Amino acid sequence: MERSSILNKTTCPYCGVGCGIEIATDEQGKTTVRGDTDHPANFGKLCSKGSTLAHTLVEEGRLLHPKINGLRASWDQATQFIGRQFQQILDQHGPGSVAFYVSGQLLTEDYYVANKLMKGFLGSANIDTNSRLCMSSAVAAHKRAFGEDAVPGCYEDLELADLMILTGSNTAWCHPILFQRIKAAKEQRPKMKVVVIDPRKTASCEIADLHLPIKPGMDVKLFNGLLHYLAEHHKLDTTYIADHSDGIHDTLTYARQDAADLDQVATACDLPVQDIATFYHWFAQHDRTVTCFSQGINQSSQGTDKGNAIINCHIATGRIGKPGATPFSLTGQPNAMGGREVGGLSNQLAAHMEFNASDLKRVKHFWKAPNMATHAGLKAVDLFDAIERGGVKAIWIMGTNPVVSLPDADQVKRALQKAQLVVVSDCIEHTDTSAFAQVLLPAAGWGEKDGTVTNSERRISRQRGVLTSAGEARQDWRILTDVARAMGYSSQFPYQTAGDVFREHAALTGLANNGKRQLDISELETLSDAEYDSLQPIQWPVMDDMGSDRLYGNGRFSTQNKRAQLVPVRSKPTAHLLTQQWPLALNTGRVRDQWHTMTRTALAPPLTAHKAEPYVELHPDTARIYGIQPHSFVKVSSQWGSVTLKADITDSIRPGDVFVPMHWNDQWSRNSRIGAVVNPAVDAISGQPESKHTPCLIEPWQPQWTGFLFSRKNRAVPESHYAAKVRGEFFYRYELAGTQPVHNWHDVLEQLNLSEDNLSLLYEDPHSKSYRCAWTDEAGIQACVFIGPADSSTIRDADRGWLSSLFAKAELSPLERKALLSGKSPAGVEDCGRTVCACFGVGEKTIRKAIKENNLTNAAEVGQLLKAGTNCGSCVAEIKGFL
Ligand SMILES: Nc1nc2c(c(=O)[nH]1)N[C@H]1C(S)=C(S)[C@@H](COP(=O)(O)OP(=O)(O)OC[C@H]3O[C@@H](n4cnc5c(=O)[nH]c(N)nc54)[C@H](O)[C@@H]3O)O[C@H]1N2
Ligand SMILES: Nc1nc2c(c(=O)[nH]1)N[C@H]1C(S)=C(S)[C@@H](COP(=O)(O)OP(=O)(O)OC[C@H]3O[C@@H](n4cnc5c(=O)[nH]c(N)nc54)[C@H](O)[C@@H]3O)O[C@H]1N2
Ligand code: SF4
Ligand SMILES: [Mo]
Repeated sequence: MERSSILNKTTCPYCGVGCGIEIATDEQGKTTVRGDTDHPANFGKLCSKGSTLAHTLVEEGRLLHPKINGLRASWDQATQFIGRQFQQILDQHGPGSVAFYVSGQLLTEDYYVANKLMKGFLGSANIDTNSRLCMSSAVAAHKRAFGEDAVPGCYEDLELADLMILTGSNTAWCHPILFQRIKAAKEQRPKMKVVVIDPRKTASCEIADLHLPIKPGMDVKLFNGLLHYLAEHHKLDTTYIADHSDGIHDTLTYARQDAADLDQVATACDLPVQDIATFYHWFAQHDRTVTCFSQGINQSSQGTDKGNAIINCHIATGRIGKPGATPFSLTGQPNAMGGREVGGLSNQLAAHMEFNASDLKRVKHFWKAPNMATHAGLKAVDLFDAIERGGVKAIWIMGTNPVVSLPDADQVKRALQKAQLVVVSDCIEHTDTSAFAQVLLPAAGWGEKDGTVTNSERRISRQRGVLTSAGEARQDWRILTDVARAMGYSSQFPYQTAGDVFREHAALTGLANNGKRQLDISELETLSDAEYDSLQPIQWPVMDDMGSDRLYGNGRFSTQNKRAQLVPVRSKPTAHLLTQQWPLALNTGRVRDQWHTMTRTALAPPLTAHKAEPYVELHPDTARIYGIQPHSFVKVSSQWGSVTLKADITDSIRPGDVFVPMHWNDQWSRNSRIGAVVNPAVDAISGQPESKHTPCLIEPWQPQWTGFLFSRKNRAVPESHYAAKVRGEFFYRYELAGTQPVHNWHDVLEQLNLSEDNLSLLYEDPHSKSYRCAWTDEAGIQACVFIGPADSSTIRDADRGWLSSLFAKAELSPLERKALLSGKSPAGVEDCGRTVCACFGVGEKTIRKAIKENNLTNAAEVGQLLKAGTNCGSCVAEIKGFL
């Protein structure tokens, strides 16, 4: 790839690290990506997801045209239809009857137009975002402590810290490039200490000097205990407290009442006293402390208090906005921060302004808005409740997949069934949510759209539209602008380009600001189109053409009296307690190589191999008590719903807890959408759901048959009780299990939507209840299916890797044909096992074998021999596990 111009530079659409990327397309039209060496987030590095982005730039599955009631429509028809429907519902039922549900994956420009249309023109603040499920507790904690939703630190602080605390964050998998930066800093300065606070022993523990496997939900207790300890040991910065903060007396009183006794803290958190003492001692010792927190903190019925319990310790030690010293909320989505800037949450107005009389008046005037919303709108969980109850009648969902990602996700289905109007804008045609849409709008995707995103360190970077949009897909800001115009607001929505929207947003951040709000990028309101196109990554606030790396270092905050607020907090139990009926704690979260509801990452073969099927992590003791065998099927249920998954028995999880990834859904599996099991309890202040704790039960699930299907052709996921679809480079694989008895293959095949016509190979044994067949033609193997009883070792041990490799061949050798239905490669072809290193496609068996045969003793040696772990590094923890 030639070194590309600035216009080929863009930003990764996955996590909030916000890595810079260069896109290039060669003469054959093949697109490649690589890290942008000039971008200050990643300096050229990319993780497994970022470096495989080109695999996701395919037309497969894309929504190409607008549709109304399933029929193709023109953009004009769709726009007019939506405008008319929204107006009718507004006229009949008032502003409270309409809503938008948007996403931290929209660009700031998209978000700005959506927020303006809803809050200024449709007259309601019923626009909420999936950031409600993600960042809203951190937002609320920031506002309480600093008077504004602002992250004080920058990425450099992660490298400068002497004590790095990662709490409720699996940084190694979810913010991999930041993790690599921390790891490299620790390698350079081995005295840097890392503490991981997480009920699970995650991949992030690879660099931990101390891991605290805290009892779920107990973080407030742990940090209150820390604050009390610091006070007792005279480690508070009393000058800083006196000069720059309010609330020390009550905050310390609460902390003492909640967590004065170390033994009691240890019991409540279920941690060894000595480990807590070490953690407190290290915190007391190191001025340069950074505390990174993410969903283990935010996704809690006490998420806001957890955030403040952490921030309290930083304020009370004066460790804010200084080099190597800051609390650090890691944002999840690429533009979770940008969405907050424009007011994507229903309880914010815009540009960090609030629903008070003066802000409302100002923004109304600035927007020339005829129908300003007067008060905050519904938060996500309440919004979908209101849809089901009939109060909200029209909903437009953009860039998010709530039937998968909201808690009590079957309730979301009921709500969408009930709604009078459901509009869905997405890049993908078939999602669990789009199934409920009356109007479907094709959105331009990553690489096709233009705008900006803001990462975790407040850095605004450009996403650039380098590629042509698929079909008739359009950018979200443009779709919204057209609807606004159709509703009669042409003069207030005059935008021709994303740059037009950006300039207006920038201007609004400066409105009556005068240093009151840190979010001020008004200097950028005069950017020309060319300057906007070549905008370099820059951190807000922007002052004298310069970005700002740190905030509040001078001890002056965004509150009215400019003082930080210590917030008295008390630990509380989780919203739902474990009971005899629901005795286990369900924790949910992410895996390294999948992104959310899999609409993109599941298309990239290098990413699908790491964790191919939906699974539940459980401790060996838990497995024993509930009679669960390794790799067997497990039914996980709660009072809200149930799923069927495969058991992953591991001592990296606490006995009594279970962990399920959030990703799998009806497009890639059956009966494994964990959102249906997750409880809908929310934090009372932020409205963020408690996705990390649901009382549940597990039971073995016994199928009548198990099997798998390989197919060159893409097929719908079969209707069997259990199914998981995996995309390979030349094939799709479906792991299957069903409930009907197997004496009749034909019933099973019918359920799998397969016909026995044109079979090339068949093996059938009624006695062992085994059925295997394959279809081949002059273009090689087309499909094969293996079915056997639940305990079939042929099904279990069949070499999927070898079978996959046959699809790469134009024809099968006689030997391969002969071996095919045995599921075992003929001698000489190696089974590499499950892919561990996604970057170089190195399998578990290959790594284990190399370690054994060459007596390798560390990950670097494995890397030297096999390359595994030498690119993005996120599999190194796993490789160490094998060593
Ligand atoms: N690979 C990948 N990366 C991603 C994403 C993805 O989908 N895939 N999504 C992005 C998004 S939007 C987000 S929000 C981030 C999320 O990033 P993270 O928050 O790091 O990810 P999670 O896996 O949701 O949860 C983090 C950890 O919290 C722990 N936890 C659970 N309960 C508690 C508790 O009570 N206390 C503490 N201290 N810890 C607890 C869990 O065991 C889990 O390991 O990731 C971003 N990056
Ligand atoms: N159980 C459980 N549930 C969770 C979580 C958890 O930890 N546990 N985490 C929560 C968190 S932190 C988050 S952030 C959410 C994420 O959950 P979702 O937002 O539901 O997940 P995504 O799969 O990212 O959905 C994005 C959708 O937008 C589409 N899309 C992508 N780009 C664009 C675009 O530019 N325009 C438009 N219009 N569409 C686009 C994609 O195809 C996809 O369908 O899940 C939450 N739900
Ligand atoms: S760390 Fe995040 S932003 Fe960077 S390449 Fe990976 S997914 Fe993309
Ligand atoms: Mo998120």
